[in-house]
Amino acid sequence: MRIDVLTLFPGMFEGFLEEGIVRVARSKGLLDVVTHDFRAFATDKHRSVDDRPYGGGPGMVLMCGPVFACDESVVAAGRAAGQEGEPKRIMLTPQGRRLDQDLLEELHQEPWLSVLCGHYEGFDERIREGLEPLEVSIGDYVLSGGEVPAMVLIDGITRLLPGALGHPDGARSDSFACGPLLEGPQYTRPRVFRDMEVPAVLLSGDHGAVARWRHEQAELRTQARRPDLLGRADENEHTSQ
Ligand code: 6GU
Repeated sequence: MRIDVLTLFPGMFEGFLEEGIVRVARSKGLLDVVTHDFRAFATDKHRSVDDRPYGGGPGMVLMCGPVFACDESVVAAGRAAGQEGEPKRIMLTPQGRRLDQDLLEELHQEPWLSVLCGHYEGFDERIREGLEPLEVSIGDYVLSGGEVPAMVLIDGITRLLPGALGHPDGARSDSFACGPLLEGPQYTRPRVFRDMEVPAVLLSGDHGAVARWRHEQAELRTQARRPDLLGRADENEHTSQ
């Protein structure tokens, strides 16, 4: 999968791309992430990428020129690297569709994504009209820009790419990935730590009993923390663990 990122702050992605699962996926050739600084596509001598809104008001608006030129450069670079057609375009904005596991499942099947990170008061509306991106938000709160949301999106997609996680079922057993329940408690060695013991059932060797206990714990935790998820249990019951 190829992901192009259009941003004013390509440096923010450097550490992110070089650590953890994203680094592993890139080194295995499962994922290619290319960042593009749309300030490089500014045309005036001040390298402007934003301007005051027509009609007045606070803040600045991202201009069409640098964003369209950057998008065209992304399409050309992707084609030169062997991609066909056009990327699926995503615009990160608090006004978008709320990101959830279902959307990550959809997007991880795309061969080519182009992710536009916004800033300031927003985008000139003609960027939406011209590029017709899928607008995505990561939640109901306001961040200063789309870069951290882009990293959230890329992380969530990367761990779904076949071969990216060490354990083949690793992405499937987590909260949200496998039905409506939150993941229950997990333990590792030592068996006793500061008088706190691992539940005996986990040491019993009885796989059926372990599975039943885990399911029960997942239900208890979901009931306590996210009862709203249990309302969705009917539609998902057959997929829960
Ligand atoms: Cl995608 N962008 C910004 N600026 N703030 C957000 C967001 C995106 N999602 C939630 N808050």
